[in-house]
Amino acid sequence: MLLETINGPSDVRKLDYDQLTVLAAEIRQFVVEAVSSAQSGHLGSNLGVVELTLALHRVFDSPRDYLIWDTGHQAYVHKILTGRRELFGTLRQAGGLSGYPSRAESVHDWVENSHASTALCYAHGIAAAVKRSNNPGRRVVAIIGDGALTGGMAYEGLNNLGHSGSRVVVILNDNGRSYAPTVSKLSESLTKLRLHPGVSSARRRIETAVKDLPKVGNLAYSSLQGLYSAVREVIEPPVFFETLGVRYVGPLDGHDIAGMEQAFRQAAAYDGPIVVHVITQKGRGYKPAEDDEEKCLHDAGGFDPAVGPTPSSRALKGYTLAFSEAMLELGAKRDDVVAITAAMPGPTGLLPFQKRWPERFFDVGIAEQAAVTSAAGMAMGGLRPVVAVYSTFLTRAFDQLNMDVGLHGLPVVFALDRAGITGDDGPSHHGILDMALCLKVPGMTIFAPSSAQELKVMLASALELSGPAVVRYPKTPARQVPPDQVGSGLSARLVRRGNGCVCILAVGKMLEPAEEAAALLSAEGVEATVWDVRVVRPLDPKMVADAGSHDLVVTVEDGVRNGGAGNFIADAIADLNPGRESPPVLNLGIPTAYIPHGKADRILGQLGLDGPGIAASVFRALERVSEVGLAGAPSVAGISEIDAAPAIAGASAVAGEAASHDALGDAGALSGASGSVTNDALGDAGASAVAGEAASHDALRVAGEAVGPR
Ligand SMILES: Cc1ncc(C[n+]2csc(CCOP(=O)(O)OP(=O)(O)O)c2C)c(N)n1
Repeated sequence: MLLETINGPSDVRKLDYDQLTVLAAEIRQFVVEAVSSAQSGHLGSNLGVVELTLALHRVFDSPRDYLIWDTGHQAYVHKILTGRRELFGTLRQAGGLSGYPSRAESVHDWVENSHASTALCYAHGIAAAVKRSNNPGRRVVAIIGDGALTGGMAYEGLNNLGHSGSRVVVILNDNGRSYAPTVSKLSESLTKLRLHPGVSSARRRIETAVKDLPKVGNLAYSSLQGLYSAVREVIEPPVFFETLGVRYVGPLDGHDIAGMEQAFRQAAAYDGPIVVHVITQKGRGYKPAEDDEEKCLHDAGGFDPAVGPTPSSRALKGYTLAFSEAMLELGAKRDDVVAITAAMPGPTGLLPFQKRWPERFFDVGIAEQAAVTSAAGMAMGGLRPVVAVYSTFLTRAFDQLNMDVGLHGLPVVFALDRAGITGDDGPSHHGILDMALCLKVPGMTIFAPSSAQELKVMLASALELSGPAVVRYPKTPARQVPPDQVGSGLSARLVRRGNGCVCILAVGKMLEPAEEAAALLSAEGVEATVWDVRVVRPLDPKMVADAGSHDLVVTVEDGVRNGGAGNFIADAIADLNPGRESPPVLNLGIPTAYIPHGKADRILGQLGLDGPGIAASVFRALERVSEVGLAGAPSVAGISEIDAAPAIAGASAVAGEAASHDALGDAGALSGASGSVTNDALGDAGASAVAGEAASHDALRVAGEAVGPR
C-alpha cells in the first residue's frame, strides 16, 4: 500500500499524479475505517479534502509554512500526511489522537480551537509576526469552509487582511454545506459561480492544460488568467472579496491535484491577501456519505464501512430527541414560537420543526452572536424565539446574551444542548461554562432537567416566562421517568428524605449519580436528603431552607464549580441567616481547566463526579465538619479507588500550564457560610488520571524540524 510509505509531507512530494490518485483512494478507505472503528468522528468533511490536503502539502512546506485549518474537524488527512497515520487506532480515545489539530501532537498543528470562523484572524496575526521576523519568507495559509465563512469573525478577518495587505493565502474550501446546505447569499453566489458556463469552459481549458504540466506550465497559467476573467463576469464573489482588498482566484476543481498545485503556487507568489476558491464534494468517494442529504455524514458513529451508518444509529436520541418533540408540541400550541439555529438544524433536533413550519425557522449560519441578537429582535417584535445551540458555542455570544437579551429583559429561550462534559471532542466542546455565565446575567431563569420528561415540562415553563430563560441539558442518554418523578414550574423536587445530617442538591443529570451516592451512603448508615434542584435561578426557597437545616450541604453539578450553581446555592444558604452560622456547603463540580477528550462518563468518574466519587467526597466532608461519628475509613464500594486517584487535580496541566492553584484545589471546595473556606484537602492530591492523559499526548507529539517560534 502506498499509504504505508507516507510518513511525512516530503514523501507526498515524491509521488507522480497516478500514484497520487491511488493514494487518495487509499486515504479515503483509511478514513472511513478509522471513523467507523473509533465509534465517532468527522467523516464527510475529511473525505472532501483529500486531494486538497495532498496539494497543500506538495506546494507548501509545513511546518515552516503555516497551515491553519479553520474549525479543524477536516484535518484528519493532514494528520495522516504528517506522520500520525499509525495513531488513528486511538482516534478520540482518552489519551489518544485528538479529533482536531493539536499542538501537543504535532509541530504541523497550530490552532486547536475548533470553534469555527477564526482562521483568517489567526492568519492575519501570524502574517504580521512573520513580516517582522527574520524569516519573512514563511507563508501563511488559512483553509476555511464555506460554512465557517458565514461566521462574523471570518468577515472581520477578511476585512483586516485586505486592509493590512497581509501576505496570506486563503483557501476557500467550498462544498456548499455546513452540516446542512450553507445559508448565505455569498454562498449562493459562489454556487452560481460554480455553475456559470464561462467558468465551466475556462475550467475545462485549465484542466486540459495542466494535464500536460510541466511542459505547458505557461499555458496553464494563462488558462488560470482566463478562468479569472471568466469569473469576473459573474461579478458577485470576486467583487465581494476584491472590494475588501483581497484578490480572488477560482473556482477550481478541488479534486484536481495538479490544477490546485498550479493555482496555489501562483497564489503563494502574490504579495498580498488572496482567496483561492476550490470546489470540493463533501463525503466524496464514499457512497453512504455522498447520498446523505442531511449532512453528507459530516460526523458518524460506529458503523459497518460496507454499508454505512444505519438509519436507527442516526436517529435523534436522548435529550435532543425530547427537545425536538417538545418543539413540535409547543409549536403546534403557539404560533408565536419560532426556532433559531446557528448552522446546526440536524444536531440540535430542529429539522422536524423546520419541515413543519419553514417560515418559523431561522438558520443564521455559523453565527451564534447573530442568532442571539436576532432572537432579541424577534422577541421585541412579539415572537417567542427558542435559540437552540450547543452549550460550548453559546460562550461566543455571551455579550449578546447579557446586553442584547438580558439588559432588555427579553423573553428569549435558550436550549443548550451538549451541556456538561461532552467527551470525545475534547476541551473545545465541553459545555462547562454555560451555568457560570448564565448566572451572571441578571434576570435569567435557569432550568436543568434531570430527565427527558423534565426537559419537556421545563421548555413549556420557560416559554411562559416574561424574561430570558435557559434550559441546559447534556449529550448523554436521557433518563425516562414516570409522571410522579417530574416537577413543575419553578419548584425544586424532593427526591429522598434523610435524617438531617447531609443534604445533596443535584443539578440536572447529576441527579442520577447523586441518588447512587445516597444509596452508597445509606449502606454505611448515612441517610442523605436529596433534592433535584431543577431551577438554579430563581432557587426554590423551600429547598434552600430545607438544605440549611442539615449539618452539611453538598451540591453536585457538571459545569465549572467556580462561580457555578453550587457557589450560587452556597450564597443563598448563607443569606438564610445573615450574620449567624449556617451549615458548611461542599461544592462538587468541574475544575477550571481544559479537560482533554475521552468518554464522558469516564472523565466524570475521574473528576469524582460519579456515585462512588460523590459518596467519597461526602464521607470526607462529614469527617471534617461534623461530630456524627463517621471518623475512620468508610467502606463504600469504589471509595478506595477514588482516594487513590483523587478527583480533578491538575487537569490544567493538559494545556501545558504549570498546575495552578485553581486546578489543584478544585475538586470540591468546602465553605462555611461564616466565611471560612477550608478547601485544603479535597481533591488537591497527586496527578489525576485526567492529567495523566496529558502525558500521553506529549508522547504523541511528532518531532519536526525546528522552524522558529511556535
Ligand atoms: C462557533 C461554532 N459553531 C458551530 C460549530 C459546529 N460546526 C462544526 S463544523 C460545522 C460546519 C462547518 O462547515 P464548513 O466550514 O463548510 O466545513 P465542512 O464541514 O463543510 O467542510 C459546524 C457548524 C463550530 N465548530 N463552531
